[in-house]
Amino acid sequence: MRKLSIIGMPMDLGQMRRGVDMGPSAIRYAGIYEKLKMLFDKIHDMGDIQIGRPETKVDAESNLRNLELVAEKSELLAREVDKIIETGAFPLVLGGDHSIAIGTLAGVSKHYKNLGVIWYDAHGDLNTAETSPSGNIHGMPLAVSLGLGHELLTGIGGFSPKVKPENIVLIGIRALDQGEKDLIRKLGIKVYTMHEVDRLGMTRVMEETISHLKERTDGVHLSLDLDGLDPVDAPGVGTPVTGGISYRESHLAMEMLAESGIVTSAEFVEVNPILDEKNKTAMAAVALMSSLLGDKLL
Ligand code: 6HN
Ligand code: MN
Ligand code: MN
Ligand code: MN
Repeated sequence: MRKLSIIGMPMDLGQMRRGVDMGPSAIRYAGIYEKLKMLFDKIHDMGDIQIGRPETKVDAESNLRNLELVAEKSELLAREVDKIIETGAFPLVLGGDHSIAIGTLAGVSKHYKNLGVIWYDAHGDLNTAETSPSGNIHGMPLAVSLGLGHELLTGIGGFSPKVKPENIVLIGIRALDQGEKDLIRKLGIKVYTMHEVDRLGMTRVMEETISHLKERTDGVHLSLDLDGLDPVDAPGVGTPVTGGISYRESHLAMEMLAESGIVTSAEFVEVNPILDEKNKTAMAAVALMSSLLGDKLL
């Protein structure tokens, strides 16, 4: 029996633009339930993790924005995601800014020896407190999952690291800070920047990604930041970068992942309905999820 569990993480504490906490609602309004229900025998919307309206606070020592709150809420998400996997359902997490991936990956990773991660994003999200230009934790979740960063974050779920550098593939990258570039080189992380996407085409990028991960992993998490798409197709994001992946290319990427059968969990993040045009970005997210989870054009 094929089961899906949806969980919302309305957290905007990893950055400064308000509105991304409404991402889960916007995605639900875009018809997620109706779209996905025909693809599963059972689908359960677990609602949202309670974030409340905490006051923003910068950690004096590390300069990280909302460090303790992000850590505390991520722990809650990690526990829920862990439980979903234990029920045998596919976990689909709705963000929220990308800092939520810290919790998602903590919950997912304990179920795999060699978890693969596809990071579909304009950004690398590989900063630490030392390299971050902003102090925003949404620019750090992939580093945290590699075991790099503040121990309040790397220690979530009680173990670290959550993922090995050779099991990560980044796609759509076009805005890296210097420290992120250095880290990518140092660890030899596989990256398809927009340069490779344009040169090779999305078909080859996905063929290579899938065969690389198939060989070495026992599960694959897709972390899809809507700002990986071009702002023309996904305007409702807090940190848009021009020259991104088109909706069509993204759709193809999701279909190829569906066909491969490698993806075992997913999250869609950074949907900000306040910055959006008539919920276009949330609708794109829903269309991409449904292709990822097996909907076919014909
Ligand atoms: N995201 N690299 C920039 C920073 O502040 O660290 C931008 C991060 C954006 C993060 O979009 O998930
Ligand atoms: Mn467990
Ligand atoms: Mn991101
Ligand atoms: Mn991004």
